[in-house]
Amino acid sequence: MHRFVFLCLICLGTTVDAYVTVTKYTIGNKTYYEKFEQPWFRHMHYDHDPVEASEKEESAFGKHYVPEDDVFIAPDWTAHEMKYMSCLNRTCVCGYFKGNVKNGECYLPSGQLLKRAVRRELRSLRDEDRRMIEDAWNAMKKSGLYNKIGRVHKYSGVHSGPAFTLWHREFLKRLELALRDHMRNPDFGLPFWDSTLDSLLPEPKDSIIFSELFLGEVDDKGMVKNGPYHNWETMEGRAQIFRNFGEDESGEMLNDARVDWLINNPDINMILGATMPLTTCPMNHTLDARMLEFSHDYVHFFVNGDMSKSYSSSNDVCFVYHHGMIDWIFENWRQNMQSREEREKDYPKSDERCFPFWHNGDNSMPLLQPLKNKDALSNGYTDFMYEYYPRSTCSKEKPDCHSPYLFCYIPPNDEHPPSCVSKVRRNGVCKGFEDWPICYWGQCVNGKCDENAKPKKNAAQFEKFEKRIVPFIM
Ligand SMILES: *[C@@H]1O[C@H](CO)[C@@H](O)[C@H](O)[C@H]1NC(C)=O
Ligand SMILES: *[C@@H]1O[C@H](CO)[C@@H](O)[C@H](O)[C@H]1NC(C)=O
Ligand SMILES: *[C@@H]1O[C@H](CO)[C@@H](O)[C@H](O)[C@H]1NC(C)=O
Ligand SMILES: [Cu+2]
Repeated sequence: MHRFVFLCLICLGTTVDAYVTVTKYTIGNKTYYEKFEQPWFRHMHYDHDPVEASEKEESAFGKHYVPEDDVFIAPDWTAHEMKYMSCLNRTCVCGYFKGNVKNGECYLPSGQLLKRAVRRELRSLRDEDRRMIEDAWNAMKKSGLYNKIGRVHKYSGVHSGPAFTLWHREFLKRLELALRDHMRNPDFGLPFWDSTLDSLLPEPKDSIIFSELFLGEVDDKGMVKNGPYHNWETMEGRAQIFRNFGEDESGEMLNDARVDWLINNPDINMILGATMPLTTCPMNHTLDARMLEFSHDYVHFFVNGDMSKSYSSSNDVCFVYHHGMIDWIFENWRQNMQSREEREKDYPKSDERCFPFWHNGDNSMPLLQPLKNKDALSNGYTDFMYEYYPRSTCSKEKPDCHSPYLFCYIPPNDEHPPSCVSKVRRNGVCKGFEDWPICYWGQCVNGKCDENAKPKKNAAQFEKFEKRIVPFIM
């Protein structure tokens, strides 16, 4: 018997947003097709398997992989950083910004009040604000601070279990403090990349996010050749960031269906549960492919190159932006599904048969001491340190995504609610969206964004919405 699986995105009259998996069976001389339609994935991801106890040492369960020829540079924090980086409120962190505490508030040397940093999606920042943030990253890259903090992830990033989301939450919070310290206006926090905005595109790699305006384009070897992070030398000494789209076919963006499934999920294990438990683990959850960490993995695999390995992913600023979105999902799940008390208390049970001790709630976070894993459940993160700006949404009545880089897509036949979708870069594939303002430059002609094509006559109706971006209001 012959069996193979292929994916059909646009077939037999289905639209781009129906994810249909077609399995072809050849039995004797006859062929049978089994069709399975689901909203979760573009590529079928089957449930994952626990790790054989005998493979414990070789798996990510037992070891943090770094290449053998790696030249170790200690990712130590300075005494100054040690003093402030673990802070979970603004009076504690005030000294890092050389501010003064008065009446329980932190005043910066400029006289400005230190507030919570606002994290916005990259495409909903005004250009001038995004440039200020890019300049701060580049200053940090030049001084070595970006790579130094990147090494903290390279040598100790925690994955595959309950501490994954929490370790990365604390890591991002520290990186954000450093970023804010490099900006004129520290009200801005880490931007994030909401890849659900790219999930409906026929070719997500052609999104405006991978243009010179945002994360940059790659040359034919996958080296980032333009944009704000061009010529970013990696921690390993390569001259450019490497992205290898298409290398791993299990790679894909997040999408609304899975994000909604996660943030409304009553099972804490889907958010914090072990993704690589040992076979000896008395499992209380299935290794559902939609789990937060797996969902996060597929985006790493999609971008690939530096993003494909935990030791190299922090080379690409895309890693930081993607993890911002993962933290957004985590926070939204906390807000939707937990009381304030539960947020600071609930944590999967420590069990040596399941995951290594460094995932236990009371274990200290590698290279993020003195915090313990459970400390990152604190409400302090979003009470005092940062908040998320609301996501771009749109409706039939208000088909406006408040960004020149997004458009409001209203699916025919009301298949799903209208949603904001990213525009596509020049020469990018726009097939299936010919009637929408999908091309940032030019028009969608013969399935491609043609920079020189003249606007079609129906384009005028979008003009009034798409040219404007909401100013930064605090
Ligand atoms: C399958 O097809 C071949 C070639 O057409 C034929 O010789 C054979 O008898 C067929 N077998 C069956 C089970 O129909
Ligand atoms: C702020 O954090 C410091 C250090 O963790 C702590 O001692 C202090 O009580 C906190 N202040 C508030 C208002 O939570
Ligand atoms: C599953 O539940 C049992 C009983 O409460 C517990 O002993 C075990 O540690 C749990 N396993 C996981 C992975 O949480
Ligand atoms: Cu990581």
